[in-house]
Amino acid sequence: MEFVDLRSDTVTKPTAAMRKAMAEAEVGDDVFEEDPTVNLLQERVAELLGKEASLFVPSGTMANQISIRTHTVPGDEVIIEADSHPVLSEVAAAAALSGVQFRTIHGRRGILTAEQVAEAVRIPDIHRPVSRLVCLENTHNFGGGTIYPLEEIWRIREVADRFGLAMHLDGARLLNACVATGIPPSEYARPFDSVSLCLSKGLGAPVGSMIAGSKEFIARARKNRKMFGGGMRQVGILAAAGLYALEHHVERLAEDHFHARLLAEALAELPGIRLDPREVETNIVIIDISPSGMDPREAQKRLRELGVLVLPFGKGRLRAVTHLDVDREGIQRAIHAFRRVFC
Ligand code: TLP
Repeated sequence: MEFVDLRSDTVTKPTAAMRKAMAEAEVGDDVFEEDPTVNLLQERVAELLGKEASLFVPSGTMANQISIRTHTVPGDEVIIEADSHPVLSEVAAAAALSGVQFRTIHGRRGILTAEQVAEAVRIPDIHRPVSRLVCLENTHNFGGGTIYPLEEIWRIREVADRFGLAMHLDGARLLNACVATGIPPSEYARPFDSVSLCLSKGLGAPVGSMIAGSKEFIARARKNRKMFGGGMRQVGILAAAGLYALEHHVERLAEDHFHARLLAEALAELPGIRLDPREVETNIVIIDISPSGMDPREAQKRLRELGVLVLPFGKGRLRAVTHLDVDREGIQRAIHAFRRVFC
């Protein structure tokens, strides 16, 4: 059976044209900074995000972890949303690899306010950790693909400046936010000292993430990338996929957002499901199935039997993510399967 795979936008496979670009990539040893394709990608992303420099890394997790490591010293505290990716899905790496403590705050669907951040900053005191870094996530994955309002980010920046904190953006899906709002990536990136961006999610590359920041920050991040084992060699083959994705797969994210909205509107009609389609801002649909009384794992299994893959996403919830490899027909198939399971 051919599945409609809505588990994540990480499941996309490189297109024939992307594979061709990969096969033809000029390469060199990137630890010596001699891979022309990686260098070109790094220049392009720095320009896209309006930063001095950028760095290619193997994963979004490593992008966040290198950034945290580069901003902090052991014992520092990081102010971060409670359902953010580094808190929930990075295996406590910040504690293990950087020796920092997270100060978690619950946002509204993942979005924090400047007042919440200000309240979380530690007062200087012999007993207290040093507040060093604020991490935000745009779009916010566990919040349901929510978009950070740019004005709120600037208000948080004012708080950060007042207390001398650095700011990092987990922009794994930043371009989804840009396509949905029309705000250029450089505008969204401007309030931050460092920004990560994933090439292997909605953009459809098989591997790779970027970190952007000042030249000085990226030089230190490069050293930490080596320490974390992320220094790679003839990696232009992968960078070529990233360059191809940035050229061809950004504007089309609007299609994924449209598909997510179609799916959400149809599911909102079903009696076993609670969902407000207006809350679907980008390509992630969080589906509250608690009115059905069904266990998410059971729902996952029954949908799978009908050819549709989704992920259980916490208590009483499923997540469906639209992407490059799901077309309109796939969305219709998914809607039919949900109708059979939840009517
Ligand atoms: N997210 C994955 C899972 O890990 C949950 C997914 O399927 O959505 N930041 C954000 C906001 C992410 O959503 C992810 C991946 C990452 C970082 C990590 O990226 P990778 O998987 O490349 O390490």
